[in-house]
Amino acid sequence: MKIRRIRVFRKSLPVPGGKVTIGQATLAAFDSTIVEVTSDTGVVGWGETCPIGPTYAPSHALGARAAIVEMGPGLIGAPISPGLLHRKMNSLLNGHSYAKAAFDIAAHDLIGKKTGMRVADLLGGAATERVPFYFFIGVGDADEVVRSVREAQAGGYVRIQTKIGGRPVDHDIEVIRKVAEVMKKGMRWAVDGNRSLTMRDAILLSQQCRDIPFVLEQPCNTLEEIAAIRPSVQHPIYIDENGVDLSTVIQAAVNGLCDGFGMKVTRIGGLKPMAAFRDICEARSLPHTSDDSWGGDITGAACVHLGATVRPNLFEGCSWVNKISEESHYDPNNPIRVTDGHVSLPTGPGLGLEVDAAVFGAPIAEF
Ligand code: 0XW
Ligand code: MG
Repeated sequence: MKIRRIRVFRKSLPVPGGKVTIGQATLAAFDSTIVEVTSDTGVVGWGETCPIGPTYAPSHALGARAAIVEMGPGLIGAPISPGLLHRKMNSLLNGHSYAKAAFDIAAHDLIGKKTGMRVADLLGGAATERVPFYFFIGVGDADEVVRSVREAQAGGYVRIQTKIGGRPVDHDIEVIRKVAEVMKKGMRWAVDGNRSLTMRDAILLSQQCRDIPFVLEQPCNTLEEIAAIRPSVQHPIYIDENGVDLSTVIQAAVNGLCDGFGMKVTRIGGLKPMAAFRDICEARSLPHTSDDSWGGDITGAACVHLGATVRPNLFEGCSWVNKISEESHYDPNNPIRVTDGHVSLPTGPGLGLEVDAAVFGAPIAEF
């Protein structure tokens, strides 16, 4: 199969509850880019990429669209086989994995629809039909974070992630201590700095909370800082934002820089590199998530299909939004929903979505 037509759409996704604070940025809405890829046999596949504002990572929405438009004309006639498609994309544009991910996801959806297979089965097989979703809570005061933790516990979630950073470290330590008082046994907890702590504050926070069991996720900005603080930190460290490609993942695993990863499907370039990442982690018994920065049903389905294939005792869950909004549903009949802290793996072929293109309005580009 070859690519016959590409249409590019844009969708604004408001944050449920009005706004969310991650690292140093407070955001009210996210700007998602969706690609519809049609094959020469008339089968359609969908992909999506939705950076979380312009400061969370080097990715941003206008960058995604510029990269997609740069590659679009050259992809007409390209083979819809993930390996060959990635090589073709790399011959058209250096880097910009988060934009290439949209085409990678669409190719997997399309191949699944053509063969009648679910994406999870194409990627190695589903170990579960009920994929855990972890609940993430933005930076906030102790009372509001504790309220959200109770909500997560009541909602059947098995893991939470609380955000820290962008304020005096004493404030973060106070919030962590309050959360620890209400934390239920058996619930897993990640404290995510989103790159925003100094090495000094990361060490202080970990040492002053040494009695509280949590994973410290991406506390500082660079891998070098993480390597430097590691001997002084009392908690397991997960790398998220610094895990930009397979080479970095291998480097981190070989050098023992971390105890696990938060990984984003789009950051690493889509489902094909994500499956390789999963296999590297399994070889080294490293737990990890199957996340994304933000997105709607297409992003969610991609995270869930890959997540279903992860060895269950290494899987830290999926998460791509704090709460799913109505605007993020692109399939009116079978949207991706969280029930009792889990997402049911879609049963239909490909991503298992029947996307209604009308929800996006007119395409912003077509090739
Ligand atoms: C929790 N997430 C997967 C969703 C947010 O966009 C941020 C992210 C993270 O771990 O940084
Ligand atoms: Mg993170």
